[in-house]
This record gives sequence, C-alpha cells and structure tokens, in this order.
Amino acid sequence: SLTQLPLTLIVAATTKNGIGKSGGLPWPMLKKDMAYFARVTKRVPMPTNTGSVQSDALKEANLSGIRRNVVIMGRKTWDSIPPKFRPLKDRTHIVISTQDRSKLQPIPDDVVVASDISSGLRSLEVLVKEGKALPAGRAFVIGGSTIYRSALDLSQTKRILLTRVFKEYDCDTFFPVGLGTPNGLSEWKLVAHSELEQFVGEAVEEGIVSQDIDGGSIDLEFELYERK
Ligand code: FOL
Repeated sequence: SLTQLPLTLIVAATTKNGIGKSGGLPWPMLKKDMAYFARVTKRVPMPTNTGSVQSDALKEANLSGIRRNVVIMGRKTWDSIPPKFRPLKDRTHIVISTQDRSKLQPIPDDVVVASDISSGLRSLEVLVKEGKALPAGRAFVIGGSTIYRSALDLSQTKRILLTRVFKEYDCDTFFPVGLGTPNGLSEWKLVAHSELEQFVGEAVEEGIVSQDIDGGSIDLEFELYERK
C-alpha cells in the first residue's frame, strides 16, 4: 500500500554535504541538475511484467498519465520553490509541517499537508480511494534537512539520488548523512552507473560533468546510493 511505498531521497550537495543557504539553494541555477531533478521526479516507471509481455492496456494507462509520482517536502522547501514553479508540474505534493494548514501561507487545496511522512502518505491513500488524487507512481523526498533526516529513519527509504556539486558554496543547511566517504561503516552503498540509469529510466552522463554558469563552470556528478 501507499504507506509502504519505497522512498527515494533526491538531493544536490557539495562535498561537505551543504544543501542550502538562507532559505534557498546555495548555488545559482544549475540547469543540468534542475532539468535532471524535474525529469526524474516526473517519470513514472512502467510496471514490469515478469516473464510475460506488457499489455497494451498497461502501456496506455501509464503513457496517458494514470499515475503520478509524489514529492514529499518540508514546509521551508515548499516556500523555497519559486511561486511560478509550484506546485511542481505533473507531481502530487505532500508538505510536512507541525503547523495546521490554516496557520500557513495559503497552499493549494490539492497539496496534502501533514505532520509527518507516514501520515501524509496515509492521507494521500484516502484521497486516492475517494478518487480525489491519482494513484502514486514513485515517491521522492525532496528535502530539506529535517525531512531528509526523518525519511532516513524509515526502513521504506531505499535509495538516495545524489548530485554531487564540486564547489564549496557557503551553506547553512546540510544533508544529514555522509555519502561517498569510502568507509565500510556507512549503511549506504554507491551503486553502478548502469543501475542509476536503469532506475531513473534514461541515459545519464557518467563521471564528472561540467555545468556552465555565468563566468565559469562547475563540476557535477550524478550518483545513486542504496541501503545495504
Ligand atoms: N535535488 C537535486 N538534484 N537538485 C536540486 O536542486 C534539488 N532541489 C530540491 C530538492 N532536491 C533537489 C529543492 N529545491 C525547484 C526549485 C527548488 C527545489 C526543487 C525544485 C523547481 O522549481 N523545479 C522545477 C524546475 C524549474 C526549472 O526547470 O527551472 C520542476 O519542475 O521540478
């Protein structure tokens, strides 16, 4: 059921795990990464039909948008998304807040507001059963640090899609787990690039890639970690 849906964290972080600064991202728009974020969080996987052929009905159901992925975020991350981009197109939103919806800045009615991830997924499950929301494809946790930490405590959190940003921007918010420091103690394992591509459903540039930004370039790397 929805409450047991595997969760994937998606994050961009510096080598010191910096993810945020003054309520926003630490860096100017990284077009390659933001486009990757948008494509990956929108793409709904086809159900795999073991040992058989995919029925045209199932293909049709997914191509025609019968399911939508879910993005789960904290209230501060909701606030950080430029109003012209939120709610994010073609995705179902769960916003986590300790405050009641009535006490927050107006949030659209089709955005689920909940006090934690599990109750948000339960609320969405009710809406789906009432025919008020589309069935879920994948679920992505999109931050910030408080919500990443909560998600990491859930056993249903299976993957982390990390974009490493190889420049030390000044940050005041950090991803709560060290990744890519090769010690055997981490419960998170970097998986092969081919597995990243298989998961996201598209070809992804491998290794360190350059992102042009005004008056220079910065290096990025797209990685997938899985729980051991
Ligand atoms: N993960 C990664 N890899 N990079 C990020 O920048 C990122 N950002 C957040 C969470 N996970 C991330 C949270 N912050 C938008 C803005 C801020 C944001 C997340 C999303 C946003 O406006 N997204 C639009 C695309 C806008 C554009 O193309 O310029 C979207 O449709 O997803």
